[in-house]
Amino acid sequence: MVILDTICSECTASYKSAISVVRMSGPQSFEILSKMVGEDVRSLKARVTYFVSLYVSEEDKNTLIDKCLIVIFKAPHSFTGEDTVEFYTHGSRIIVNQLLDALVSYGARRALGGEFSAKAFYNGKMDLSEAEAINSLINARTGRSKDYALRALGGNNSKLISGMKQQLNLLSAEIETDIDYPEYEDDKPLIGKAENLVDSLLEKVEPLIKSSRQSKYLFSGVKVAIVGEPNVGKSTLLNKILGEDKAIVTPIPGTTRDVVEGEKELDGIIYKFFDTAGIRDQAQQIEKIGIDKSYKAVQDADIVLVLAEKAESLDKELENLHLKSDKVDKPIIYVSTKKDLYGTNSEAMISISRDDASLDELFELMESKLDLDKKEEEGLTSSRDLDLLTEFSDCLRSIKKDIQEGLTIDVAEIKLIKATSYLDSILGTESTLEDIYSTVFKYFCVGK
Ligand SMILES: Nc1nc2c(ncn2[C@@H]2O[C@H](COP(=O)(O)OP(=O)(O)O)[C@@H](O)[C@H]2O)c(=O)[nH]1
Ligand SMILES: [Mg+2]
Repeated sequence: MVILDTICSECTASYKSAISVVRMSGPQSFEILSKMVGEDVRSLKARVTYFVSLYVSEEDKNTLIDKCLIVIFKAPHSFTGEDTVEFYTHGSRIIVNQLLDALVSYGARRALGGEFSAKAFYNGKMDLSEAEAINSLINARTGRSKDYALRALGGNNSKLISGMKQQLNLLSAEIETDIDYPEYEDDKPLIGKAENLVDSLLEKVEPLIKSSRQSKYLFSGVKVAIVGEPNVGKSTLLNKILGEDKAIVTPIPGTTRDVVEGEKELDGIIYKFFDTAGIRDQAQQIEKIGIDKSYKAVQDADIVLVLAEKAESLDKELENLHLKSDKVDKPIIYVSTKKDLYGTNSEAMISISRDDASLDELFELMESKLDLDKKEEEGLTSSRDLDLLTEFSDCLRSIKKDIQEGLTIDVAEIKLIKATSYLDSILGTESTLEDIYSTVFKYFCVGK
């Protein structure tokens, strides 16, 4: 990727439609457009639509690509910060392909996924967390996730993070100056300052982490594994949740062998349910493969519904699924089934039956276990940012510990610089564009 190249791409989805939008950005944009329309476009006004005829080549003014609208944006007043042209053509595939071919023959290059956003980032039009919010916005599948991404795009997170970074930089500068003075001996006042700052930063970052963790569910959905012994009613529950007969239900144990999946949107979040083969010892070969898949579904799940007819079986089931260890950090809900036969079970968190009028109680329990009922709706949108924020907060905690253990300020300073580097990575300051491109922008769609 060469950031100074002039790039082009279709921005709208690539199928037949009334109108398609093609975008070109880079220093040669106006020169290329001038050749295509046969006049110098530099004299045109920015952000005003013009109706033009586009030709396949400079020499051939008989072969039209299309008559269409264009808008030019002059650097730095464009999405990318560069000279940009947008074409609003008729939405035929032939026109769009001819136009892109012509732009390439005039000297532009086809854009890679996310390259327009990468240019915008490079030219200081937005920071990385805002770029990621744009990507999340485009990929949002529910109203709630769209609203969340729009708020993240509002720049409040960036302000908060750059504010924290500034405070850390100020303190590091102060420590540096003090260390340089030979009369510096007493580091208590600085240690005190560092401790106060760490406390106040932790107070700011914790809610942001919590909310960003929720955003993972908003954008990637929640994976729910439905597990339990054969015949407890797993497939019945899946079908009831989905409102259709997706999984086969029979009284014969071992009916479900493959994992059966289904999606349901609840309160603006997409839940992906995985109905699994019940775990039992006397399974034959096919069922055994199904059982292996059950273990994997539990491993991959964000939350596990463990179903049992009677409370006594719950414990065995948890053991079977290796869910008894302290290391399991995902929420688990114990569901007792067939309430009509066995009654309400006090040891389970919830008792259900296939004849229940609704499953709202179970859904509410899932939301509260996942902390999704609180609707804290301001945070970062990517898991990369969440990881960095978590590392940032771990680093602050370790500084706090060092201070409590009486370490000197020069040791704390090294970690303060490390903490700042996590914030830099979130904002995309001080990383090379190639690094960032390979971790962030390559997942964007082409044309963005
Ligand atoms: N009485 C009663 N039977 C149920 C209930 N839920 C499921 N069953 C029956 O239990 C049997 C096994 O159900 P299924 O959903 O296939 O269990 P799975 O093996 O865990 O997927 C079927 O005959 C179901 O009709 C319930 O709430 N009450
Ligand atoms: Mg089943």
